[in-house]
Amino acid sequence: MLSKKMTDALNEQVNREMYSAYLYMAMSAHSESKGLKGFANWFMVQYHEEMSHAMKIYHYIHEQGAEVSLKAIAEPSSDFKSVLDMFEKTLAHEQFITKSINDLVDLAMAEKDHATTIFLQWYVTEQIEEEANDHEIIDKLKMIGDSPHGLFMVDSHLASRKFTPPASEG
Ligand code: OFO
Repeated sequence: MLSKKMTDALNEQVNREMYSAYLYMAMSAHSESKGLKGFANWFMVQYHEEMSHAMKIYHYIHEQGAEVSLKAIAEPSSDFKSVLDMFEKTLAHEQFITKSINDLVDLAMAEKDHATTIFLQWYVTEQIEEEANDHEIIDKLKMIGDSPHGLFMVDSHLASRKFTPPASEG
C-alpha cells in the first residue's frame, strides 16, 4: 500500500520520465535534420528506454492499488548548438533525474515503505549506467573536436545501439 505522498511522488516521476522521453525525441529529430542518422538512432533508443521507465512506475502504482494521475508534459528545448551540446544537456538532465530518484528513495525509506525502496533500486542502478554512457560519449566528442571524420565515426558507432526492453516490460 502506498501513502498519498508516495503515490504523488511516483506520479511526478512518471511525468519526469515522459518528459525525458520527449526531450530525447527532440534531440533525435534535431540529429535527423542534420543528417546524423546514428545520433538520431541513439536518441530514439533513449526515447524508448525512458518510455519503459515511465511504464514500469505506472504498472507499479497499479500493482500497489493506487491511482495513476497523468499531468501535462512540458515542451522540450529544441535549441541545440552541436552534438556535444546535446550530450552535455543529456548528462545534466540525467543528473537531475538521479537526484529525483534519490529523493524518492529517501521518501520511501522515511516512510518505511520497503516495497517501494526495493522497487526503486532498479532505477538507482540504471542511473549509474545512464550517466556513465553520457560521460563516455562526451569524452569521445571532446576528443574529436571539429573533425568531420571523427563525427562520422561516432555517428556510425551510435547507429548500432538497439533498444532492449527491461525484463518486466518485455
Ligand atoms: Fe534517463 O532515466 Fe529514466 O529513469
